[in-house]
Amino acid sequence: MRQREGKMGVDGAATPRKEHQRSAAGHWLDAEAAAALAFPPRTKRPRSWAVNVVLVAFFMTVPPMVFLLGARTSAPAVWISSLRGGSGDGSVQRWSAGSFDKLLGGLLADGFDETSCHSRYQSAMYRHNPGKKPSPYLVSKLRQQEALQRRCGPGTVAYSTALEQLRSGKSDIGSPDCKYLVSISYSGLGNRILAAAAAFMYALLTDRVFLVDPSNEMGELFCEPFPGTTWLLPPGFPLTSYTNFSIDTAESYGNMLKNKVLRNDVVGDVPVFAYIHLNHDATQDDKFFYCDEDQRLLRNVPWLVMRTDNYIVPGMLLDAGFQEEFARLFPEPDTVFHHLGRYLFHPSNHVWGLITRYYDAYLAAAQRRVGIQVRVFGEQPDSPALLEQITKCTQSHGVLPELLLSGTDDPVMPVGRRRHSTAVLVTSLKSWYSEKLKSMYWEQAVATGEAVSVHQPSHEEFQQFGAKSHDTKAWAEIYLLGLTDTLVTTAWSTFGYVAQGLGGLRPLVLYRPENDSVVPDPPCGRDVSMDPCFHAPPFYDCRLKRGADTGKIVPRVKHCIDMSWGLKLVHNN
Ligand SMILES: Nc1nc2c(ncn2[C@@H]2O[C@H](COP(=O)(O)OP(=O)(O)O)[C@@H](O)[C@H]2O)c(=O)[nH]1
Ligand SMILES: [Mg+2]
Repeated sequence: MRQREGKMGVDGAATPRKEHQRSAAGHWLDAEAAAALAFPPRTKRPRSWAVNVVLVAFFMTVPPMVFLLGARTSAPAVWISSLRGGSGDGSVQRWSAGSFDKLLGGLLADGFDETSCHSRYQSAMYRHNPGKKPSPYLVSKLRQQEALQRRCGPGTVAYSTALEQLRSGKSDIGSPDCKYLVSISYSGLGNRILAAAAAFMYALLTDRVFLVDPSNEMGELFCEPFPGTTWLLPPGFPLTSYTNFSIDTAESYGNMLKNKVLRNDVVGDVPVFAYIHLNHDATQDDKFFYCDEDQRLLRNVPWLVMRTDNYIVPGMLLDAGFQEEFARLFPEPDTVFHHLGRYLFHPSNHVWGLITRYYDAYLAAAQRRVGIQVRVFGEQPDSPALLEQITKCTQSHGVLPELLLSGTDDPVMPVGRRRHSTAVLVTSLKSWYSEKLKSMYWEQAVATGEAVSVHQPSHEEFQQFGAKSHDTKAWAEIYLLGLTDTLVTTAWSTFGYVAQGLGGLRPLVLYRPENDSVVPDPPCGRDVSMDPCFHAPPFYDCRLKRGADTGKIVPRVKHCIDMSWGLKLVHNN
């Protein structure tokens, strides 16, 4: 069953909602962003919280990549006589199988069967930007987490005991060292990926076994991240209606606080499970999750089921109790999604085929790759203003060359010199923008004389829900954007956030126009960090127990450039 955007998604389960809503200004909003606009939340709690909402180059010659026979099953493929140089300085470096760090600095565990997931160990050789190195502490923490997943995960005695505990409703009979976090992520693919990564971060910080709800294609788009076990919640989970949990679920942490079923200020029995509702529509009661004293209570609950469509990591960092561990795990705080995303999300073999065939056919041979993500919605007419915003942004920042006046000839090239080539990867639901760009760079010469080719893998027209081929294309395109050298993204889009995080890129962000027919001035700006923006943060200071600007509490958590009330992790330096 598939549905189009604007209707309730099958993956939306019992949280009936429109994927896109119109803002007061009449813009089509992404769901989570629209929800963030709808603050303050519905309920008020005894702790007063007066919400203070903060309003709103590279010179490179790459001959065709040739795979050695048998490379798919054993040694990583080799770029034969690929030449690589720095920023146009002509220096070259020969690549060989040994020069790829297939484990990404120890982020990935060795020893997986390579045939079941080609992308896991091949991805490094497609990345010109090798990315950041994980801290030794993060590497050891990931190995510990893998051991925990094997010891307590599905199929183990500990898992059966924990399920029994859940069925019985008694919180004291399970194995004390096996606590669980079931992550339900839904909505667009970008949201799902960010939400699952954030939930995993929480599992790492709280030593919980991390299991994901396999619906919404979560079981099909990605390989297993943990060796020797599964991250997918098996069928037969005792909380049979867990996929329908919503803001109204009585066992949600927020509702249990509100209804005084739970109290975070007294020591008492804890329930065997709690539902953590951190959707775009979460109330302040739900968002007490981000407070220290609430975490002390939740620490003892054996089973947590979390639903979110948001990148909640910056919210977790507001909790003083997590800050020390966080700093050890991520000395570079803006690399959380960069590392956890590359650790968790390996495209399945089918998607990897889409990615590598496209990359090898259209992007590999160019000396420079530019990604432009144009997030539009099905109902939106093709917009000359948005096209102008893209050209102004890319040309003023030197991402794409300026066009010469029509009728002007190409600059004279020295005999025997080939043109410098730039391949532009455009991703969009619509083809109009890339067709216009392609025509421009064919019909008009550019002062630099470089050859600009424009490519767009698909144009699906409408966002769809529950459609596998749609999701596989979306995942391939997000990943391809992350393989470019320079990235331009659209404000508010989780699709772009995932690409920038995986690629380790600080993109130029196309600002959201006040009015669809007016080009914002400036048209875009450089993002302050590669980490995604949390669209629906709390506006509450847990220590002072009152409303606060949460962009001013912790030095490493600041507001986003594309959404003024959103929060993101930044590197102070
Ligand atoms: N293939 C493809 N699908 C897209 C594109 N833009 C939007 N979509 C679809 O629309 C969804 C948008 O949701 P999401 O990924 O959460 O990004 P966001 O809504 O912009 O935050 C994607 O997951 C795709 O299903 C695109 O450029 N290419
Ligand atoms: Mg979305």
